[in-house]
Amino acid sequence: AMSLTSTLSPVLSVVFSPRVSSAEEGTHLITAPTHHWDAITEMDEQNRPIHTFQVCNVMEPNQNNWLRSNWIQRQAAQKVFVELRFTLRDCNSIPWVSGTCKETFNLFYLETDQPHSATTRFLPVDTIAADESFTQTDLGDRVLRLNTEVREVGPVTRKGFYLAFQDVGACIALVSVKVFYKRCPSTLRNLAAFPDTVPRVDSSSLVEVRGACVENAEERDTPKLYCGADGDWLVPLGLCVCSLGHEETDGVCQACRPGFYKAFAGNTKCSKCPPHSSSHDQAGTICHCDKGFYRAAKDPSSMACTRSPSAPRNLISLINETALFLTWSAPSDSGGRKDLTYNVLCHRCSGAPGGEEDCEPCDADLRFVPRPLGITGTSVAVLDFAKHVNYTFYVEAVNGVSSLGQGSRPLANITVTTDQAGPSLVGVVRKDWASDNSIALSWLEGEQQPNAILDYEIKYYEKEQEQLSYSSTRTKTPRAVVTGLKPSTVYVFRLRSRTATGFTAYSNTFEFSTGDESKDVLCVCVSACVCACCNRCQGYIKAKIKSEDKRRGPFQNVVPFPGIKTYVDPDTYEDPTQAVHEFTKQIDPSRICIERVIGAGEFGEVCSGRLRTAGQTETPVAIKTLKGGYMERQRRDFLREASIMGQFDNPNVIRLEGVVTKSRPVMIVVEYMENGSLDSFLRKHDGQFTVIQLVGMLRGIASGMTYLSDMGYVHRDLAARNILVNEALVCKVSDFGLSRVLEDDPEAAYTTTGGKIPIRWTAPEAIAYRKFSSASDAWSYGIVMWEVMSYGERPYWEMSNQDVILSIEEGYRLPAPMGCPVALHQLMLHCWQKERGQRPYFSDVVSFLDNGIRFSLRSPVVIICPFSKLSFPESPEVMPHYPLFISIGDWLDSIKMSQYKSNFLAAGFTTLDSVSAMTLEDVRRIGVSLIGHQRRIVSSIQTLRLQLLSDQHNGFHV
Ligand code: ACK
Repeated sequence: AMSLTSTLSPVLSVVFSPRVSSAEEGTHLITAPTHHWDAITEMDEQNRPIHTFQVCNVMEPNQNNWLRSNWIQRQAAQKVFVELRFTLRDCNSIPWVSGTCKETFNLFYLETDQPHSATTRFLPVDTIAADESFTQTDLGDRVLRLNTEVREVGPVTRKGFYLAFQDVGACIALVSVKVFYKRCPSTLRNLAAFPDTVPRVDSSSLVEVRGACVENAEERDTPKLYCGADGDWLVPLGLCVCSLGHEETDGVCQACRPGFYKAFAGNTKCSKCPPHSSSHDQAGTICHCDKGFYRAAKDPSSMACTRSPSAPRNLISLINETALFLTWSAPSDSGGRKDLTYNVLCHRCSGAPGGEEDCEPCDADLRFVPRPLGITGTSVAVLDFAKHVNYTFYVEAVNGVSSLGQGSRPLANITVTTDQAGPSLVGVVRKDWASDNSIALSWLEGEQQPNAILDYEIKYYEKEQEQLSYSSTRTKTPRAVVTGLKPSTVYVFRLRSRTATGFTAYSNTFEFSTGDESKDVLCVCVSACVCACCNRCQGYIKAKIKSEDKRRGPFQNVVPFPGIKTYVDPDTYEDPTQAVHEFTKQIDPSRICIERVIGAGEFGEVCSGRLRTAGQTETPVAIKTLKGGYMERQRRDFLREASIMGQFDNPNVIRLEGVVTKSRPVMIVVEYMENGSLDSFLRKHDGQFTVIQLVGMLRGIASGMTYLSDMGYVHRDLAARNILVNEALVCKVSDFGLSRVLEDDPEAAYTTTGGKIPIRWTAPEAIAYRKFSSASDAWSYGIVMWEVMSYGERPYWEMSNQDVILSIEEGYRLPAPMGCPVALHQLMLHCWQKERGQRPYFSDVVSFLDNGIRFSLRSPVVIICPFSKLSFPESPEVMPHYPLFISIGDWLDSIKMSQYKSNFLAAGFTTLDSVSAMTLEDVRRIGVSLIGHQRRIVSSIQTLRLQLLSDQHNGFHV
């Protein structure tokens, strides 16, 4: 009941208290004059002594009785509080005292630096009156009540002070006097310790106190508290956090237990050691990797320890005369990491057969594509190797911790003897048909010395059985029917050929299944097309074959006017048959063997087959047929393409072998392109080519177009669907049948001016007023570039033709496809210049792409960068500038991805600037899960980025 404030407030002096032991009693208060204030001891109910000072001279006037404390040291106090407990008798309760009896007394103080006896110059603090004097009890007695009064004294500044009580004629019993000051007690807050602090005298200002971090903690933000006038801590700021190896428990920082660690200072708990690591001591800041496991420099401490991978598996080689391919599969143990790459090392060994082999590292001029070290895929091409040498290739799998391990690294190795270099079989094995128990295969030999091949060996096994057992068969011809197979089962095939020098390496694997295709391929062969000579079809020959036109030899040059480089429009011939006669050669249908229907053309089926040439060798060919019941006009239009094609002779333009017009069906025979049309080929192999391979295809198309434009031929329907691809990935321009411009192109749409035009591929001036030229072909070429780099994506996606025309008019251009080097997209934009005079010539495109390829091959590690170092023949100033979209919404609308607007906004991508920094990972993370949509968005982001950049740089060289 005695304390007024916090019990922690320091008591300067219990000047006087009823409970103070008698030894201390009286030393604190000195009476003056001594006989007027009496020290009286009474007993309370529990028979404990109560010490009081009393004065009660109420009968006599002019009282002036002083009671003074001893000297009280000030200590840290600035403002002192005095708590008085006393009783004061009500004058009315005492008879005969009116006039002389008082009901107050006065409190004084005096500051001094040392104790002395002077009692003068006391300063008044206050006059104290009783709040309560008597209370009536139930029995009607009047009980004297204890008063408690607290007074502030100060500010005090000297070393000590005295208190004094002046009685002027009251009846007082002073029961206790406590002298104290207030302070903010030492405390722990936010892992910082704050010392005892005395508040300011001025009650409106606070004392700022800095805390000190507790043991094993460190400052995050300077910890502070403010001490208020009443001794309360206010406004906690800043904090300390437990240091590494420690975590907070009950306001202190305790060491992490063994098996746990904490790598960073912070408010987190200790974490359990990640897999393959441990901490043996207390306060672990990191867990050490178990034996044989490692952490790469950049691995976070939270990551499991990892180890180097095991050796690559299934290393095989495949060799032709110019290239040697090594392929392998990933190791069975990646070591627990994702940063797997491969290094290919090589030794060349030459030595007398049977003798000691003499091995040394391979020559520096052996080229590895893409590179010898740090290969991310699982294959490499080796070029420029010497003949008649044993090369031993070692393939090692490495990951981020391979360099940390000790001991030898596991390698896969293979020895290749380059004597065996034989024809390439890559990518050419086809399944011709399959029944429940058989699969018919055919393939093409490489161009080189087909006669040198003695026979082929086909090795095959059930895919499910994983090479537990395999069978093999041999054939002298490049086709075979593999029999005795299980129905509806996938088989893996590999081929190799044998020449006088031995076997080639095996080809890549090919997987085909039994019983999943119609067995009537042979019937298709007969019913759809003519079947002239091949053995399989012989029984079905029905065609009425007339003899070859004797006027033209079978090997007459297909270019009718050697040396004259101008294309002649067959429509300028009054008699179109004359143009056919002029520009094509007749083929004797007996030399044609039709094997399969491969597609449908505008005029009839397109078949594949073989053309027997002079030396009884067979050339694979594609045969376009004109279906029966045609009109004369159809026949003319059909043959028109041959008259055009027959004028061309270029490796990147489809070659006309000849025509059959003297018998039925009328046929156009052209070179066979194993991989069919470019658009579907790319869609089938989405993402499987390197940039260099794609650029190689584009280079071929540009080269073919250079030839055609030099000839004065305007294609008008250049599009990936009209490019054909052969087994060596050579692209050739095809589809020249365009008198009634584009009528047979399903993409062509009628324009307002009545023509039929493939809007998405066509330059604006050609759409608007049929201004077709090599410059409009250049525009189309840009679209083909875009198709190629996006693996056959539809230009402008699902936008309507009308929207395409409008957006082009407004300056919108297709964004860079995902993964497309900036410079290639710049080239596309160059082709899509509104002003046709500013578009590049095809010859410029070829040299631009050549430079890119050359540069990449010289430093094969860099595939993308070199392009950006090239520039266009025209100065950067003429580079077009395309408007940026204004909002995320506009942008997404423009790429028809509006449905993801909320995903972008919810993830905080609210500005185009922030979007331009997004990665594919980000796009996935915000919830775009369809791969096509991811691709579309990322392509467009790349363009945004480019545009933002070129905004900054104001030019092409970004
Ligand atoms: O994409 P594809 O397989 O390639 O389907 C079409 C189909 O015929 C109708 O045009 C294919 N095709 C056309 N010409 C040739 C050719 N010279 N070699 C191989 N396939 C061809 C085309």
